[in-house]
Amino acid sequence: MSDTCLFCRIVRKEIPAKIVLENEHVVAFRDIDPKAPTHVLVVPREHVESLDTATDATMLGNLVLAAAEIARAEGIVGGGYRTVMNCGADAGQSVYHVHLHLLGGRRLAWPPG
Ligand code: DGP
Repeated sequence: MSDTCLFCRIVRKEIPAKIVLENEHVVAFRDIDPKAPTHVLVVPREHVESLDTATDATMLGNLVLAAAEIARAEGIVGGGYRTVMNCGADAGQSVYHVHLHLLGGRRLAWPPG
């Protein structure tokens, strides 16, 4: 846990967020600036900066499985959805607590910008 990390603070409920799922491994909440009708961020409870510094395959798998569970709950499986993990500056990572974006509820262009 980091004292100052934004997502650690959301995990600790020091900063409000629209939480859609939480379990012993992850917390998932709606993105503050949604890019699709469903835009949820899934984060591990422990502080890991990015995919580049992640070493725990189980932790990463828990993010993906939670995203799939949320997609089912949101009713976007039929239309399809996307998961994205931005890593580093060129990918646009702005919060250095590893997180998986879940996007769906509209047609998504490919490739992303
Ligand atoms: P990324 O660019 O991949 O690091 O994604 C970070 C996302 O975090 C971005 O889509 C906006 C979102 N975000 C930033 N600050 C907050 C916040 O305070 N609350 C919530 N719910 N989302 C936030």
